[in-house]
Amino acid sequence: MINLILFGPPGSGKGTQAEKLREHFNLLHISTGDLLRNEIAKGTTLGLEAKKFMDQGILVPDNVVIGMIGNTVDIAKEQGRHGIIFDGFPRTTAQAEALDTLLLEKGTSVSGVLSLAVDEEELTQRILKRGLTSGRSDDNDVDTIRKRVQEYRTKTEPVAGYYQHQGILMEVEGVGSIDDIFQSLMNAVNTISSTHSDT
Ligand code: B4P
Repeated sequence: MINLILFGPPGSGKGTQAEKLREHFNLLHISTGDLLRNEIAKGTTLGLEAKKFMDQGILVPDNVVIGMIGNTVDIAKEQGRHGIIFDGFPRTTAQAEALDTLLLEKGTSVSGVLSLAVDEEELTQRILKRGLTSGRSDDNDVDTIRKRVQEYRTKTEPVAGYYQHQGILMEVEGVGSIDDIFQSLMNAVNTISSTHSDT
């Protein structure tokens, strides 16, 4: 399997690029943001709990998010995928450790972490633009967007160090056309798959 993590601040294009990588490499796309929004839409207890955090731009507690990804390897295998692309997960070191444990139990591992670099001004503009049509309550308010970026800087950015230590972090320029960024990501994935993929 080739298991990739798309890493980067809110609005850096993780969802956009994950969808393209999913299609090109036949991967299972796991977006914890989408999974949470799906729970909210269905009005489940988990969704109602998660909404309180998401509306404030705060990360949802680790145990909630980790609980949602337990069966991803089995689903990927059942669907005949070549691996998994994790989008917006892990966002804390505890989540990264839980993912390593989960993948190890299933006889696989993280192949590579693709980190999208985008400056703060560009992030805010992209999210506000999406907020005009997305209907997402966390996309409309500048203070909530700032909070999301702050959460990223304090809780998520350190996760890059966790993967750098493992030698599997690759930084990719995240400003430019969607197609050019996709090409850079594909080059990174091809490098990764020639060195790190397992069965
Ligand atoms: P997410 O759903 O992951 O939202 P995101 O970080 O805003 O999205 P992304 O980076 O994917 O941006 P996109 O491609 O859409 O998280 C939302 C919330 O859920 C979090 O704040 C948190 O509360 C909770 N959550 C999710 N996962 C969690 C976890 N693991 N632990 C705890 N809490 C969790 O791109 C943004 C916009 O830019 C789009 O409109 C896109 O069209 C545009 N864009 C993309 N690429 C572009 C480019 N190259 N140029 C110009 N615009 C571009």
